[in-house]
Amino acid sequence: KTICVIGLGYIGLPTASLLGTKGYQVYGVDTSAHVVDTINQGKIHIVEPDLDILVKSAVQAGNLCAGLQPKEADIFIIAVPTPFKGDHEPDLSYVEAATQMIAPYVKPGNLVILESTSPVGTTDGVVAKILRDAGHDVDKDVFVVHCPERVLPGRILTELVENDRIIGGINELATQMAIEFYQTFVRGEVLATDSRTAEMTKLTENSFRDVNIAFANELSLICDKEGINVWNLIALANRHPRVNILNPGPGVGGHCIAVDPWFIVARAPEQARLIRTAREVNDHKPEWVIAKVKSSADKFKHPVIGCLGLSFKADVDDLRESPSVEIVRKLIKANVGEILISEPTLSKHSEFNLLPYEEVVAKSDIVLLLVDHKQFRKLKAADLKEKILIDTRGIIA
Ligand code: SAJ
Repeated sequence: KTICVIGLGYIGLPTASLLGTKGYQVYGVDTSAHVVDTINQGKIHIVEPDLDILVKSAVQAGNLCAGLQPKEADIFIIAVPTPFKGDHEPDLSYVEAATQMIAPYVKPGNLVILESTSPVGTTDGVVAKILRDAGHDVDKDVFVVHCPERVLPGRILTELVENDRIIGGINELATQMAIEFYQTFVRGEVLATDSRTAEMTKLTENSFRDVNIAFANELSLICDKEGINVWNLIALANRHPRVNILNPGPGVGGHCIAVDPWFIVARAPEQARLIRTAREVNDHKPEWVIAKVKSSADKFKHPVIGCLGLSFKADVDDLRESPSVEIVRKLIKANVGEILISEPTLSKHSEFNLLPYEEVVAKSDIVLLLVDHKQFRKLKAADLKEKILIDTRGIIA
């Protein structure tokens, strides 16, 4: 069978290359010529464990190639970004563009899968609608489903295969066709529902995590006021068999957890009060960290502030929507002191001058730990005795 994957980013490329090694003939489409060229050379443009090997073997076997325009195929998978715009309104322009792009290539008997995280109603109201308007009979012979991706960056290839999947078709026939397809490469269970429930399921998963992290972040503010170590507190509370609190941090980043809850809020602003508040609590955390740094910096004439980590979470090189980047940028702008930066997953960066973390630590008066990268876990409080330590991740003991 042939598969056309639209969008070769963190979801599309792992999916395309996995399918390419499972006996499918895969054609990947991206709007970036650089991405297309890189993949056709058997190389990758993102960092993800083992993805390089998978892409190389799929390309070398002749089962994966990339281009700027779609081709006819049996199955189309849309894996494009769904960010928000303006006042936290979902931006569906990439989904619309991708669907419009494939519409001329879709034929009767095809399966069209939306994997992008989407607001309730998108699969039917946007994807199926565009195909319908293009003359396709999506109630009879073109099958449209939502199968939200659920993989965790850093563990994508494992989770692509192991995780259970939710399939919601715009009708039952579509759901059945997609279940049969996913069962050919997913070891987890493949569960059937309708497209709206599938959309809401994905948004619910990420909102659940956001609310839990917001609870932890709120506790960190309260504990700071009370002089209690919040990580000890959470570890103790989590010994209760029915309590499972996540970790406070400098804020919530990435393009999923900090975005998706807004898709619920946008459609149900009056009902989604807790979900909105959690977003606000997490979005406020960087400001709180900045205020902490400023009050420490006031103790020095020429404070040197060493910022450890820029990525949105540990052991990934992804800086998009990273609270650490926001914090570092604002500290620089506010002229709080001399700012030194280390990001061990990157060798260089166009905006920031990156230094080895040992050098940053040695030269700093204030050490601001922003990301719990494995390199930073080697640091010991005893080595930082002369310095002020602001450990937003609670990893330095
Ligand atoms: N974070 C904390 N404390 C925690 C856990 C995370 O502050 O205890 C922060 C991280 O540092 C990061 C942000 O939250 O800034 C998000 O990181 P994450 O590891 O929780 O999640 P993502 O964005 O990498 O991936 C999530 C996953 N969703 C869930 O676990 C419910 C993943 O399975 C989804 O596929 C992905 O979103 C997505 O694409 O939607």
